[in-house]
Amino acid sequence: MIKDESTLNVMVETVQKFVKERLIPFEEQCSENDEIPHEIIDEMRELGLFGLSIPEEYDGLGLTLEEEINVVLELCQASPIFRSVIGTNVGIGALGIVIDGTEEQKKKYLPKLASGEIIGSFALTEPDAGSDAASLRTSAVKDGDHYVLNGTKRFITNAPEASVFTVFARTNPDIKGAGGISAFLVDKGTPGLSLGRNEKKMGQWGGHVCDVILDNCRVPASAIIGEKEGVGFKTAMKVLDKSRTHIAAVCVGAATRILDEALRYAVDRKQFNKPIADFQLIQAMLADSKAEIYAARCMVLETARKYDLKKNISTESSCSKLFASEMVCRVADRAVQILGGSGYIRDYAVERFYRDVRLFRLYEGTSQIQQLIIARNMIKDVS
Ligand code: COS
Repeated sequence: MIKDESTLNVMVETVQKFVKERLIPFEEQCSENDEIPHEIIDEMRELGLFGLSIPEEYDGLGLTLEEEINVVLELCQASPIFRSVIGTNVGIGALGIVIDGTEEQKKKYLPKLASGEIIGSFALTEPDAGSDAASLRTSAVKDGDHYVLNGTKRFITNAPEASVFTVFARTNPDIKGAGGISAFLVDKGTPGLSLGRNEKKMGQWGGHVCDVILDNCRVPASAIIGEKEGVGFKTAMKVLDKSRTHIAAVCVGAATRILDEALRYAVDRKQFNKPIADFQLIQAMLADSKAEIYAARCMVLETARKYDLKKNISTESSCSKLFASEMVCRVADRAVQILGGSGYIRDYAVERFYRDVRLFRLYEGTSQIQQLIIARNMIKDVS
């Protein structure tokens, strides 16, 4: 749903310009230094990018999901690490509060998340609980009007920068699955909360991931999202339904850029006395990529419209994330093929994107988990 077309058009044009003039020229440097300069992050704050999905009453832009997707499709034509900086505030690091938080929790955190003054992070995964998130072991034991948290969270995006962590922990050890889990808001600096080392990743250098360790970390009972015990897993699933659609849009944006790089190269590069773009085998790769990007774009926008109508998008968001994340990896692979030896060389953005996009088939649920969700929903519908 597009609430305000003219404001959205201005936002989209501003982001297009920002991507072209500020982000793309810096992306190689950010990747090599594994860091995004503060001035770029400040500019992202000024543009309101941290608050795209946060309601206006809490100082965000309050975009509908369709509007957010339109912005993301442009932003992600620069390296995915720039989206990663705002990604947890727009998505998993803030949505738990937006969807299920109490008024007090919303007032405390959302304005600061919207402005980018603080970074939010989503701590669900554990060393022994990845795809099977409901088997998580981090414990939260009640002690008076507090809970004591113990456990380790793994591969937590933006944890090194985060000021507030949505930590999923088991409040009822007698319920082994989803029902025993609660979601806590844990502030950086809480005694007992510490971080592991920055992981060395295959790609997306400039975006940071580490363990979050909870060692007798005491938090007040009022830190439970919505102040309701035992519904944390459902909060996580609701967050992921929305954020997987956002990730699918990230994939479409990245694929658009990668194809643009491949097309320009194919038009410039001459072999056998003509541009390689004139060869039908190259044209097939360009055309397949174009068609697949178009398909994914339609899926993401359609899913967003359904979400904005307050319909259940569990199946559609998984379909979009599955298709778009697999698609962007195929597009990146073809781009490397079109560039030939140059596609394997660091001087070309395609080499970096090829590594960067591999993550999308893994996080926020692997492709296999998306398949599982889609099929389960299909079976449920006929049972
Ligand atoms: N919205 C609301 N509630 C949901 C839901 C959704 N989309 N999906 C599931 N639930 C509810 C179910 O209705 C069920 O509630 P009841 O017990 O009251 O019926 C509860 O949550 C448990 O659901 P389910 O039985 O389907 O849970 P499973 O343990 O079988 O796990 C999957 C489901 C595999 C889908 C889940 O663990 C998952 O998404 N795994 C991947 C995790 C992930 O994405 N990790 C990445 C970390 S973030 S970077």
